[in-house]
Amino acid sequence: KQAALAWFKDARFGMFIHWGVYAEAAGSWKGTRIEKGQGPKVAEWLMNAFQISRREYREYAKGFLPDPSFAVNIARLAKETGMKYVVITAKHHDGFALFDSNHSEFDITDATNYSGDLIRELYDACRAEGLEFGVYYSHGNDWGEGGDGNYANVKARNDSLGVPTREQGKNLWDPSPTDHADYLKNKAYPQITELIQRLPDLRLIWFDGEGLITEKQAFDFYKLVYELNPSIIINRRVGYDFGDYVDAGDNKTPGENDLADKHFETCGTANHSWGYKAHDHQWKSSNQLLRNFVDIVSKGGNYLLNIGPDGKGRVPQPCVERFLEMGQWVHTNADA
Ligand code: JFZ
Repeated sequence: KQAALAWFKDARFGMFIHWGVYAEAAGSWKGTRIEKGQGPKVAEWLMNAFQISRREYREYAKGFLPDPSFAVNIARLAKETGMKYVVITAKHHDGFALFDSNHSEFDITDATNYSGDLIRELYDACRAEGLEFGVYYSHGNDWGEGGDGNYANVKARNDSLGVPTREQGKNLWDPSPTDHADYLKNKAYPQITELIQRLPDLRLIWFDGEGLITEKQAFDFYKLVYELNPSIIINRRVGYDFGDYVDAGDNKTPGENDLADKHFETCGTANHSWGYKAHDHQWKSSNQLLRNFVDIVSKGGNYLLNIGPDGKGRVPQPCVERFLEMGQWVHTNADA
């Protein structure tokens, strides 16, 4: 763990990747932009925004067919930008796994016509470039199989304990009938296990969606990862301040000395949405992105800067241009 944390402290710059079935929809559903839906207006919340049923979303997933060149292209872009690690959404809130999972049919191999394992392919491409590899995993929220049908019970129990229950991010429009604890047992813990067992150099797991997670369940995630591979570091959002490093909130930089003695990372977007949104043109300038980078690094943290590839896995051109401009500066001024 110590060696991994030392690496992390030194890494400074990473690439975050939000990618999944929603990328194909590009931030709109049946002609309506996500701005007209409910919830956060980010493209990866598509299913939630338009209250798409689990059956219809699965039907839509069949059309997700990335170009196999995505892995090599993205690993090269990360390298050219001067990044040292890559963190991709292995499973976001929609429940879709970008890897070939034995614990859910809702994955790239069983639910689409793509024949490979996207996580494996990107892992191999990143390792070939000398980049460290991490996965984002939405453990708390799973709109496909997360057992949100039991939300009322969980909330009643939490209320009686004085523990808050976050409704945001729960599938209350078409909840799966299972129990949330069963989902953890049958899908989330097993999927984390298979990712760790299949990817021997996996360096980081970025948990998200604390929602219904109890303190014991959060600790169980931490413990599971530690027991399988203690060289994997874990972010705070695993829940209840377990985790090896903190964050300063999305797109936020901490104050001068707030996190000086801690390991921290700030994740941020280059435009507005994390997932690909065709009509999101709010690109920050390369100057602004570089200033964020220097600001975060000067306070001892890492900048995890996001890309949202489209349904084929192509990175939007304005994003590529900014990243390459940043890379020129980073390679000249900040390379260790
Ligand atoms: C979460 C996700 O819901 C979102 O889709 C994206 O993956 C993002 C990186 O993480 O959203 C959050 C979670 C926590 C905070 C902000 C956005 N936060 O604590 O500031």
